[in-house]
Amino acid sequence: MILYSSPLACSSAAHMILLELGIPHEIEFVDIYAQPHILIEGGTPFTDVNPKNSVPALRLDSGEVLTEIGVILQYIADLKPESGLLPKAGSLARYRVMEWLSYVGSDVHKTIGPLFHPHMPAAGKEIHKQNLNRRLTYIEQRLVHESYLMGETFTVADAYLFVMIGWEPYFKFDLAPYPNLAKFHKRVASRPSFADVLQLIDPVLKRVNLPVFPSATHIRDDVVRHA
Ligand SMILES: N[C@@H](CCC(=O)N[C@@H](CS)C(=O)NCC(=O)O)C(=O)O
Repeated sequence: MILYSSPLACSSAAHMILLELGIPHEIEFVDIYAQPHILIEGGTPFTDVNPKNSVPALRLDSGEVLTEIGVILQYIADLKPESGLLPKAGSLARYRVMEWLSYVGSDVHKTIGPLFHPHMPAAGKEIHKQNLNRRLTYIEQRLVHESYLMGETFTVADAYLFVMIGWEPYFKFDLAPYPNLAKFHKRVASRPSFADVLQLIDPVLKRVNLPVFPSATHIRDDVVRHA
């Protein structure tokens, strides 16, 4: 299977899970900072792969292409159910993970982009800021007594949240008011799969001239346009 991913994007969560599970795969990196978005190797327009023009996309061995991060993460984890990264389909715990995937996707991920859009007026920014704060505070409280969103077990939803809050250095919002989220970030960052992702994306980041993830302190304006 082929994962179409962009180095700083939410698709990094799917990349991490593929590595966690040792599932054979190829990665095709997509430059989502180029207009139109293109495959870094060869320059093919990305819409040829995913007409939605967003990463991730997962090409299955059958040739079919699956999209949407919350679905792709589940598809990958279901290939190795024994890993425990995702509870069994049909169990309440599975719906709880889906609940988190949905919350991180619609309420966290999609609040970040508008908040830091260079052309967003101050009043609009303030509304998004308050929304993001409310959502991160909710997650912060969840993490007071627990290491991960589902308790003491790392799941695919944690990988997604991890990548979202890893954007903090680029978007210059402060994780200091959320000490448990900051600890959560550190905890997930210590997983070998993240070190592997960093190593694999490093040459690609240099090629598209982006700062090294996730410890950079500066930001390119165009990064925010694609969150
Ligand atoms: N609905 C999609 C959205 C994914 C998404 O927002 N991807 C961003 C990167 S994190 C992207 O590809 N942006 C490029 C663009 O929209 O032009 C999903 O959940 O997978």
